[in-house]
This record gives sequence, C-alpha cells and structure tokens, in this order.
Amino acid sequence: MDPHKETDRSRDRSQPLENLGPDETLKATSDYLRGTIEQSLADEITAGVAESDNKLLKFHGMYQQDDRDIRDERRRQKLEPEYTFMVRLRLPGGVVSPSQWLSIDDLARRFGRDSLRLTTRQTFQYHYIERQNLKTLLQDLRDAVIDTKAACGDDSRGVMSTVNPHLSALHGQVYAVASEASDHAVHRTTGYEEIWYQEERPAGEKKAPLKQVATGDETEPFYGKTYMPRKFKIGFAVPPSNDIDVYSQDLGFVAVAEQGELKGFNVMIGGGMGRTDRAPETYPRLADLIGYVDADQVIPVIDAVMSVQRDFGDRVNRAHARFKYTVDDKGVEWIKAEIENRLGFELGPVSPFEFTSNGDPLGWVEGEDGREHCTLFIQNGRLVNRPDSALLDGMRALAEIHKGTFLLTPNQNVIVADVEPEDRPAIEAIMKEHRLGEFEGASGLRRNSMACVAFPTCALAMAESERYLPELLTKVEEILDRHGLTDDPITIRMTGCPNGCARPYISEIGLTGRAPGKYNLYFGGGFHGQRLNRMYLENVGEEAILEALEETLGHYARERRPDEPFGDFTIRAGYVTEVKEGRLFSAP
Ligand code: SRM
Ligand code: SF4
Repeated sequence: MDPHKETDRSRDRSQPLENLGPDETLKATSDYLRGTIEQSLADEITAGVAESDNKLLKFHGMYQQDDRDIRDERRRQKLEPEYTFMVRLRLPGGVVSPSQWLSIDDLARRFGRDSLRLTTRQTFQYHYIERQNLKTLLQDLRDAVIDTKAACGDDSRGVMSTVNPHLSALHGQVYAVASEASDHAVHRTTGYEEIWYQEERPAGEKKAPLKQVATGDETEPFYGKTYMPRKFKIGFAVPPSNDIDVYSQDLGFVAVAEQGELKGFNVMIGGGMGRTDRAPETYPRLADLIGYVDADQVIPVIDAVMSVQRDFGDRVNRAHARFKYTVDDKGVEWIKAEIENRLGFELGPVSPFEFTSNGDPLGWVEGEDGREHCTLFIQNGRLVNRPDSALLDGMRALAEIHKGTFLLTPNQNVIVADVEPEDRPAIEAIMKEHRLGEFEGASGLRRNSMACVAFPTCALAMAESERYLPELLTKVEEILDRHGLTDDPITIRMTGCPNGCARPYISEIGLTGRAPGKYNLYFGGGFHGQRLNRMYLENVGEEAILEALEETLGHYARERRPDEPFGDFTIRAGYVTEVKEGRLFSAP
C-alpha cells in the first residue's frame, strides 16, 4: 500500500489558501515579503508599523517591540506604546571578524542604546532601534558584509555550528558546511534589497530551480509564496561537544570524522522546545536520529527534510506547525521514508558518537596548529557598560587589536579565537583592564547558566529572566558554598515564558516564567542535553525555589555517586521521573 495515500493532507500546502490560517494568506499575498513595509516605514501617524507588516518584517530579521517597563505609564498618559525594533543578524556559526565587530559595536552605540545582546543561536541582537534608523542600520551592516535575512520568520533561521572552526581542521570543515547551508536555505526574494538598500527591482529575474523539491515558483524556487509553515532550525554539532543542543534542532547534523577529517553526518530530525502552559498538545521534543549521510549530501538532505515540512506541516494551527508535530503526527518512519523518497537514496546506518557536555569550556585552549582561543563568559549574553564592568568597551578594545576572529557561542558567550601565542599578553591585558576574565571566580552553576531576554523588550515575557537570573544565582551560590558544590558544573537555564528560548527543558535545573516572580521549576535534564527535564514545582516564587534547591543540592552533595551529574541524581533520588520517550506530552 502506498503510505502517502493514507496521509491526511487537510492542513498542508496542497490546500487552497482559504482553508488555511490567515498568516498563509498574508505570506502568499505579500509580493514575496514586501507587503506594505515601505508605506509602514513612512507612516507619520505612528512610530510603529502595521501588524501585517510587522509579521513580514520578521522574515527580514526584525520585530516591532515596545518597552514594557513604561507600557502602563504611557497608557495612562494616553500615549501609544514606545515602539522600537529588535534587529537580529544572520551569522552562521556565530563567526565575526574584528572589523565586523567594530561595525556592529558602532551601530549599537549609534542606534541601539549602547547595548548588544548575544543570543542562544550564536548571533547579535540590537534592541531599541527606532524605525527611522532601520535602513541606515541595515545598509551599514551590508557594508560590513552582514545581513539580517531570515533571522526571524517562517523560514530557515540562523544556522548553528559547534564553536571554534579554528580548533581543528574538522571544526573548520563543519563550519564551512554550516555557512553554505545558511546561504542555501535563506529566502531569495529581492524585496529585502529593495526595501533596505533601495535597490531597483530586477526585471523578470529567474533563479535556477532546485531539483526534486522545487515548488515551480521562479522567485522562491524552494519556499514558494507561502514559505515554511513556521520557523525551521538547523544546527551542526561536533562531538564530544553538544554546545548547539543538537537534540533541540528541527534538523540536526552530528559530524562524523575519519582520521581527523570530516566524512559525513548523522542526521537528526524533529527537535524543538516551545510549549504553552496548560496546553498539553504542545510540548518540547528531542530530535530522533534517522541515519547518516556523506558530507557532500548535506544540501540535498536539507532540501529534502525542509520540503517535507514545507509540504506537510500544519498551516492551519500555528501552535501545531513546527516540524516536531509533523514528525509525531506522521510518524518518524513515514517522515524518514518521505525524506529518502525525495533524496532518491536511503540514509546510511547511524555512526556511533558520544557527547560529554552542552556547555562552554571557559578560558584558554590551544588549537591543533598552536594558535590559542579564549572563551569569555558573558552573563546572559548582554554586552553593556556598567559602572563595575564595561563589557561593551572591553570587547571593542579587543576588536581594535585582535588579528583572529570572534566566535559567538550557543551559550551566549564569546570566544576570542585564533590568537598567535605572542599576541596573547596584549589580549590578556585588555581582558584584565576591562574585567573580561571575571568568570574565573564564578561558580560552576553560573558558568553553565543561560537566561533569555524577557523583560523589558520581549512581548511574550510573563516573568523576568535576564534581569533576574544573576541575582537568583547569587543566592543559590550560598547554598552551593554550604554544600561544597561551588565548582561543580551544573546547568541552569531560565526563560520568562514557556517558549523556551534559552532551551530550559534540556538543562539540569530549568525555570520558566509563569507570572511576575513566579516560575515552574524543572529537574532531571541530561548534562549534555540528551534528556528532557520534568516539572518538579509549578508556579512558585523565589522562596520555594531556594528551598527546593537547598534540599536537592544538599542531598546531591551527600549522596551522589562519583561523576554523577545533578540531573541524573534528581532522577535516581526520586525527585522527578525520567522522560524516556524524548518528548514531554504533559506536565506530571
Ligand atoms: Fe525565541 C519568540 C528571543 C532562541 C523559541 N524569541 C521569541 C521572541 C522573538 C518573542 C516574540 O515572538 O515576540 C523573543 C524576542 C525577545 C527579545 O526582546 O529579544 C525571542 N529566542 C530569543 C533569543 C534572543 C533568546 C536569547 O536570550 O538569546 C534567541 C534568539 C536566537 C537567534 O539568534 O535566532 C531565541 N527561541 C530560541 C530558542 C533556542 C534555539 O533556537 O536554539 C527557542 C527554542 C527552540 C525552538 O525553536 O523550539 C526559541 N522563541 C521561541 C518560541 C517558541 C516556538 C515554538 O515552537 O513554540 C517563540 C514564540 C513563537 O515563535 O511564537 C519565540
Ligand atoms: Fe521572550 Fe519567552 Fe523567549 Fe524569553 S522564552 S525571550 S520571555 S519568548
């Protein structure tokens, strides 16, 4: 029997637009993401943009936001919200040259209120960009050979790659593939160049269609007019580091090497973090391993996998539109068969691999070629100048003398990479002057912590995250001190809502915001991101969180087995039960 005949296609792109959700019509009628963005940018009645254009702007890498700290006050004063824009860069693998850093920094000082934010997917975000500055910002970024295409929106998002392409030949080869994947999977519309760079629309431009999985559309041969049903995330890991959290990617590649050279990749599909409280039909899910491909087949695999989601993803209900749900609805075997059908060959058997952690080893390491690399801890990825530490200035000073590259890590940190041994003293002097090496005194928990942006810019935040985690950690550090756990690496991740932007569902301690000051507390995630955690306490405040941590961490200190990670211990000791099935259908 042909399995395809059995497939319910009532919500996918084979349907007429009127049967699908409103975002599908918006995309289809947007003239390839142009919409009325130009008109919105010129609208003198508001500092914001029309809602439909805001949705389209996401495909251009930006979101309209308003400062939530002053939202109520402005409402009281009968003023419109203070609209500004978040702008996210497309930076595959997080690699940036010193001159690019200087340009990015200049723009943060000119337009972004002296602040840069490093994200959990290895890129920079600007916040507080006023609408009238968007074009200059994007043009200046273009001069630095950087764009913001597809950094948000229903498309292939920022492609991640295990950090440090300079550490070994293998890392460099994997980065090259990730970079090619990013350029390949980005949308092709010239609407971006017309709006932001004021370029003329090309007449009758035709692009070569991608074979097999093309839509027949000349402008967007892969995506067609309706792009993807939802965001789609690709990442490349190089064992033993799982820094990119490959199990959380829609499509993950795990490098396989032979004698230090890249041979191919194990392929994983269907990972994702987002969930909604009290909606058990939404859940975090770990990706399934489906096989192996040689390195030269990565691009066809991306086309095949993304096209399966493009064609079968849910285009009615956006809360159910991520690839993880398509994989579960159709079944992994069905999806794998469909991918192989589109590829025209079968995936090979999985090649064994082992991960040891998903964090960043901080400090200096030496690469194969004798050059050195220093990973700096940037708390929650925020680069600003504060009275006690001028991180923005410090990084700028480094960029002024550094001859190698900077690498943004998936843990919101920065690597000063590719340093000649003779240049190290000058680099270290700047780090010391600007207190960029302060992480050396930080606890193992803080070094392995991440928080999403949340308040005041994120429209979806229900509780504080970036602004609160450092303070909470100071209190938890007292507990760690008492139990002799200060140096133990334990992963903790906080988000201001259940969407999971800091990948909290795969940390050993997870906190997701429910309401101001209230969080769900999770335990039991795998130390290298291989296992989901489970909710231990629901909707609790700081006191209950600290009490729970006092009990569990104290118990861990007394009774852990040699080398037993905290996440494993919380399961063995019965605080939570293991999530075995790779997805969490509902809270316990
Ligand atoms: Fe995220 C939405 C910030 C990584 C899952 N995310 C948002 C928005 C744009 C809020 C919005 O829709 O209005 C946040 C902007 C806040 C702000 O003010 O900057 C936002 N997400 C972030 C960043 C900046 C968090 C950070 O502190 O670094 C990360 C940017 C990554 C990047 O460079 O591209 C970020 N977001 C993630 C991740 C982690 C990852 O991709 O590895 C996830 C979980 C993985 C996944 O996608 O499943 C994630 N963000 C979401 C979701 C839930 C999606 C879902 O499937 O349900 C939303 C909400 C949505 O899309 O509707 C969201
Ligand atoms: Fe905003 Fe929620 Fe993402 Fe945090 S997890 S940045 S609060 S959407």
